[in-house]
Amino acid sequence: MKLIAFLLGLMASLGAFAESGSVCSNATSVCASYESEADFTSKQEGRFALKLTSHSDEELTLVKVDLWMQMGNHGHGSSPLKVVAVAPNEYDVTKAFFVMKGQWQIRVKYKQAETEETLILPIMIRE
Ligand SMILES: [Cu+2]
Repeated sequence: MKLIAFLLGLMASLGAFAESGSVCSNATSVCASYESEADFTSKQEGRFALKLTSHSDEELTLVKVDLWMQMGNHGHGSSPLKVVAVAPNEYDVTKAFFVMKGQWQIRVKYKQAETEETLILPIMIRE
């Protein structure tokens, strides 16, 4: 029992999230980040927390978030994500189907004041 408690503590200290990443805008102070408790795979539904942050007081609007895979000069998306706001600028995203292995993107389109921009979070699907 002590060993199990020790191992659980160790796992917690290593970070609870199997997948995470962030990207910041060059044009504004806005950053987008995601965290997932499970690895993303091509075989099952993915779920992640999406957060937008900003140094400015200006209100942020999440315009659209989707999955995209660029393949050469072409590309394809996936089925629509389910996006539920859980707090200001914080979203629970489900129905994330990365339907094949390879390099994917979470595309996050936001609006702040006059600026509308898409931030791209790269996701590598390995299995
Ligand atoms: Cu593809």
